[in-house]
Amino acid sequence: MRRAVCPGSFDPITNGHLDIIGRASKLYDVVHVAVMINKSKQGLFTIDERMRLIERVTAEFGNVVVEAFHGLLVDFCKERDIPAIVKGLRAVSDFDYELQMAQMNHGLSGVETLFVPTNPTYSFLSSSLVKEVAAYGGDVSHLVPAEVLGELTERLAAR
Ligand code: COD
Repeated sequence: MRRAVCPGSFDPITNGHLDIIGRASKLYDVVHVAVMINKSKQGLFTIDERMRLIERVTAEFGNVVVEAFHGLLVDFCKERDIPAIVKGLRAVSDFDYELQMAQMNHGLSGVETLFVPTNPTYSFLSSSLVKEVAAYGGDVSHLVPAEVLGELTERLAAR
């Protein structure tokens, strides 16, 4: 069984994330979406909320498992016998840091990192920008799945 992991914060999942997960799901038998628990950074959505949203929007792929993790990504991979990390690359600015992480992860455990070029429609897209634009009333309906848009609007209105 060929397995890969798509890791991230996913606060919240965007169409850019979803595009990469969907493309990975065509290349691997099982794709683990690993949601990083970062205790030092409070997100807009809790880890459980992020996981539930990811489960809803990736259900159509049929081979995506959503899990939370803390600590090293390579340990998550080792525990599940996952040999590959799939990352989306938006721009050259992503590449510098992603290359460092890929080389560190390979050096630590031998896990490979595969880079998938972002869909140009989403090359400027990040969860942070979506939250910022939505917080000021901008339209992000073309940038996140409908399920996310509803919860994002509610969450920001309640603040
Ligand atoms: N288009 C394509 N891909 C995208 C887009 C987009 N518009 N937006 C995001 N992505 C992809 C990228 O591959 C990105 O890496 C991934 O989605 C996740 O993005 P975010 O913003 O949700 O998550 P990050 O960048 O905060 O996640 C960082 C990790 C959790 C992957 C990283 O910090 C990590 O592996 N941490 C675990 C601790 C560890 O092992 N540290 C040592 C590293 S060597």
